Amino acid sequence: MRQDGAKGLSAKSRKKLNKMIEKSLVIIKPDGVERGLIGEIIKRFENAGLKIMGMKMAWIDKKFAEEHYQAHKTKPFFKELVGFITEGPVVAFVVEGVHAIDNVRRLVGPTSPHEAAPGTIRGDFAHLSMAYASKKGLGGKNVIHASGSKKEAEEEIKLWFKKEELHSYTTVHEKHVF
Ligand code: RTP
Ligand code: MG
Repeated sequence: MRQDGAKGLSAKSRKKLNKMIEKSLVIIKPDGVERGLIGEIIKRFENAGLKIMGMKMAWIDKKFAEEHYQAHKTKPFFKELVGFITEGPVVAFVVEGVHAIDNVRRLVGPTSPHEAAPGTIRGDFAHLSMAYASKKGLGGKNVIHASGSKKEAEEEIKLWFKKEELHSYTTVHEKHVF
């Protein structure tokens, strides 16, 4: 565990505290990359004090996309979703921080951009609804992906990154943010 403030804690309390530090997988989808939003999006996570542990640009194939979105295999939008996520390169990165999974989803906003509040990534950079995307066969272009749960985060990080591609270091934020 980090931080001088945690010095006097028992092993049990320390373990509990450590559990609150999570990792989440974020992907800037092909629409976000093609629209030149990579820097804008990364900035938001840095601003919030989340630590970027690893990052890559990749143009994934159908098989990899189907594995990443396997939970949606039976959904009516699955084929369009796979088509969308493989239509261009994506930027994937792992962030770490306090309750990172929920915090990242909070910064990203709800799935359907038309429900996403201004200030969120989907709310600021998109506006279509999933209903419209479905009717038009668009594959739900909503700029960004973020892990939805601890289990999803663990599986996704394992799929996208080798252990040696994730780096442990101390950010200046750790003094003030976590
Ligand atoms: P993501 O996994 O990409 O972070 O998105 P999410 O958790 O907010 O939403 P999820 O339910 O996991 O859906 C995965 C992605 O599928 C597309 N989608 N299309 N046409 C549709 O009705 C529809 N619904 C979902 C979106 O790209 C969504 O992000
Ligand atoms: Mg999801």
